[in-house]
Amino acid sequence: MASAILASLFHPSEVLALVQYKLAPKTKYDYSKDKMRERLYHHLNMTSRSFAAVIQDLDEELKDAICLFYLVLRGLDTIEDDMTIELDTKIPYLKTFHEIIYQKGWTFTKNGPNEKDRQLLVEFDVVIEGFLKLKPAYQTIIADITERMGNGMAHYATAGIHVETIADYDEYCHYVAGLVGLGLSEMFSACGFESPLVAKRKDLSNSMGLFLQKTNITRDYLEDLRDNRRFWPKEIWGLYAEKMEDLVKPENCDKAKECLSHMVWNAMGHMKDVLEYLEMIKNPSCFKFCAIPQVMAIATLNMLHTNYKIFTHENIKIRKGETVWLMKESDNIDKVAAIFRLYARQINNKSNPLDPHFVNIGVACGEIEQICVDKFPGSTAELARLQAGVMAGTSGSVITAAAVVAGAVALKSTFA
Ligand code: IN0
Repeated sequence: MASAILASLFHPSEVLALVQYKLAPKTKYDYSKDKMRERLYHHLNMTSRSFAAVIQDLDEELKDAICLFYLVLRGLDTIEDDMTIELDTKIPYLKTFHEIIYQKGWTFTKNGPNEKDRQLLVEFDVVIEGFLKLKPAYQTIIADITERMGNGMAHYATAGIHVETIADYDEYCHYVAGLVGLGLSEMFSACGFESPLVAKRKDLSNSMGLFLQKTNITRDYLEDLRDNRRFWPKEIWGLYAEKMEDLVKPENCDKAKECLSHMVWNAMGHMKDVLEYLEMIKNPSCFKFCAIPQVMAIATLNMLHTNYKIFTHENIKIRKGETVWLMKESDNIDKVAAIFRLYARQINNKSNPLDPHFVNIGVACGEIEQICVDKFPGSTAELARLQAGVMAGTSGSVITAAAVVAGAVALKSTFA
């Protein structure tokens, strides 16, 4: 907490959000009366940190179904991710995972000792038990998406198959993330919280997943390369280097930055769809659940843009304070549109006029701005409010002083 406050010292709205977060009651949910749910939410908290809180704030009708959807997919992902499992062993598990989730008592211990969510699969019988208690309609949605995703993962795990073209890149991201959007939209419509139109707009649901996944893939260049995984499409990196790993060589620094802005621009192509999707979501808890990962993605893209560090450092992240602030602010479409505008402007301001994607990125930022002005006029006042908070950090205003005092109080309680 103390280091998070220090990192956000020049961002008073973040300090305030951190302090509020710190002071909020820790035990919001009590699962002690139901041992199975206690284990399930324990696993959720172990795997996803801040996102676990967002799932737990969903309305009761959807909370367990989405928690289990998340854990089932995380189980599948933990098999796909593990490069210590031989392909001959891995592929059949990926292809049959949608049947495995109906097998009471099934567990998996073949993950390597360093696989971070290994324990989830070691205790996967609890996930299956929870899954079998869901309404059949939710079970069917989860099993269908798991089957399609498992087959897609199996295809891309096959030796010799790589992400070559931009169409492959979109297809791979569709399997691992776009399908999640389709499944969630079906759940939102099936429970009656959202209109049937939400499930019908598969294009928009897909874009929700693609925007998140492409941001992750762009950020994780170095980590994936270290593990011998390559998700950047050759159609993009091939314009800047002979081999994908050449981008890290210091002599290729300029080409690497050009390649990075190409990847950032490609991801930004989904932002219009994201806003259109979020505009459809009416239930407040579904809205926050959907909006938070998206605003975190645009904040992450802003951090990645023109940032050579992604070729030299693993695990670069937005500040904890920024995360907590975004979680607090993302509760209606005007505020989310204002956040999109704020980051689109920051991205545009950082662009280098010598970069070959300078104009493309500028146009993408301008389009976001235009859509928000036309469709979400309330975002203008929200943007002014957000900017007042952001600016206060550099102008030494009263808000800064107040936030620093608040920060000091929090620091004191940390060390007390
Ligand atoms: C997700 C998505 C997610 C949430 C809400 C709506 C969505 C619509 C379409 C597609 C995905 C949607 O969100 C999570 C967010 C997440 O896990 N974040 C990180 C970061 C953090 O610091 O908290 C985390 O570790 O918690 C997400 O990234 N994915 C996901 C998985 C399952 C479900 Cl049910 C929802 C993963 C992915 C690959 C992007 C789909």
